[in-house]
Formats: sequence, C-alpha cells, structure tokens
Amino acid sequence: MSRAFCAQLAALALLVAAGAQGGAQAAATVTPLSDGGSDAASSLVNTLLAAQPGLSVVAGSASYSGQASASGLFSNGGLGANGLGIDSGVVLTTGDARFIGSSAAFEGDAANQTGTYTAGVGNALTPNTSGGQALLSSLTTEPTFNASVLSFSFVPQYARLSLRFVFASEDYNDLVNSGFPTDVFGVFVNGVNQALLPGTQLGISASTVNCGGPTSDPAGGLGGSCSLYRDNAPFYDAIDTELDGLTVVMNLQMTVNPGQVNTLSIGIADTLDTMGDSAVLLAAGSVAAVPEPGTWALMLGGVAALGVAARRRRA
Ligand SMILES: [Ca+2]
Ligand SMILES: [Ca+2]
Ligand SMILES: [Ca+2]
Repeated sequence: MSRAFCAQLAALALLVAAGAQGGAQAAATVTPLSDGGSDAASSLVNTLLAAQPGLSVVAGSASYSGQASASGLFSNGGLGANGLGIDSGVVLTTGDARFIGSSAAFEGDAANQTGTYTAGVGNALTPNTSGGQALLSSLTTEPTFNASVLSFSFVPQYARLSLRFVFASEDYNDLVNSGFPTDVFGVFVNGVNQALLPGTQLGISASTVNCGGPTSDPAGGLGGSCSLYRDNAPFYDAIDTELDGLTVVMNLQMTVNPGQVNTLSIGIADTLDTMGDSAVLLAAGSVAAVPEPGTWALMLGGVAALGVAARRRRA
C-alpha cells in the first residue's frame, strides 16, 4: 500500500468520523416497493415489528393501498442534528418515496413535478396518480388524493401497542395558518385514529404541529406544539431531506384489545390537491405490544432485584 494511498484512507476515515458526529451526512437512502402486493406489504410490516413484538400477525392480513413508488424502506436517516431522527424503517408518502432523500432545494412539489430540475433525484421521480382513501378522508372535510396506507391484523398479548414515527411535510410553512387545509396522517386502531397531538383530539399535521406560520407569531404553535417541531426551510439545509418541516420522534402508545384480533392501519394522504407532498417515517422494530405501566413497574422492580442479587454475588 503506497504512502499516498494510506494518507487518502486516513482522510476518508476523518470524513466518515465527522459525518458520524453530525457534521456532513448523506441523505437517507430509499428503496421503493417493487409492487403493492401482499409480499411487499408483509416486508414493510416485518420491518416495523420488534424482535419480541408481543403479538402475532394474522397470516395473509398485511396489505398496502397506494402507488408502489410512494412507499418503501429507508436507511441512513440519521440520528444527529441534521438527521431525520429515525435511522431506518418504513416510509409512506403522498409522492414518490425517494423525494425524502434529496436535499432541501425545492420549495415546491418534487414528486408531482411538471418541470425538470437542473440536477438531483427530483428528475427520477414518478408522479403519484393514486386516489384518496376512506380512512384518511375521515380526517378532513376536503377530498383526499395520493393516499398510501399500510394495514395488518394482529393478536396482541398486552393492552398497549407502541410505534415510533416522524411526520414530515412540504406543507411547512407555506400552508401553516393560511386557512388552506393541510395533508392528513393517521394511525388507526380498529378504525380510530390514535396519532393525536398530545393532550388533544387533534390529528398530527402541519396545521397542528408547528411554531407558527407565515402569517402568525413565530412563537405560536397549537397547544405548545412548537417543542415537537423541527423547521427545515428550503435552501438552509438544516436537516438533510427535501421535507420542509418535521416533527420530533413521536412515541405513540395505543390501547388495543389483548387476546383478540385488532387491525392497525397507518396512512397518509394529500388533501385538496396532489401537490405539496407529505411523508411519515416509521421506525424499524418499534411496533410491539407492551405491558401496562403497572406491569412495567413490576418488571423493572424484578430487574432491579436481579441487579442487587448479582452485585451481592460479586461482593
Ligand atoms: Ca422542500
Ligand atoms: Ca402528491
Ligand atoms: Ca399535499
């Protein structure tokens, strides 16, 4: 190995280390669904399930409704200051899923573009032509379009189901406080949306999670939601994604019926028109049925007691 090549390797190692510490970081990599069939839906569901999910998926129940290119798997999302907050998992969008991986260069609608960009992933995207969907339409008085919905049925051992996600949208900040409707997103347990702004009955969207919009006090934001919001205004490149605004990582805890068949549907849709796409990032391994808090306390008490016993053995 030549000395010059060694120096190049060392420089590369330094660059990699800088990236790992939250400096420069490549955008997320997206693998869109090859088709919208049941095998593809199962692969998404299996990605979401924890190693010990505390539930059994009903065989053949996984289904995906929407355009194949709108959803898929992602990796390298990034956990640092300019990352998405979730490193890998499932992405559902109202456009072409790959648009989340481009840099924040476009204010407009990359996936339903009509023009050609000078460079970048925007030129390779597939326009989304899928329609709306009833579950998502239940969240708005407006018509829905480009809906992407992943569903499956399961029998949980416990009464609570967990899911970690980040909602993100090109509706930020143009439509916030504008009077125009924003895109809808829901996590439905047996048909009822559980993805609500904490302490409210409001669904999570650009309208409900923000720090005020173009025409309002920047210190605003509904119900203190500003603390849940990460701004990514175009051209500033604060976060390495095309999406103009994101929620922080949301830890959803949902009530389910233990020992019975439940259905989970996770979906997102454009409202009013197909423009200004939105996305939801679902964390790999974050779906699990978990015991009630009281049971957790007992389990943790048990773990602590084991720790004490171990220390006594070592002493
Ligand atoms: Ca954008
Ligand atoms: Ca769209
Ligand atoms: Ca939209």
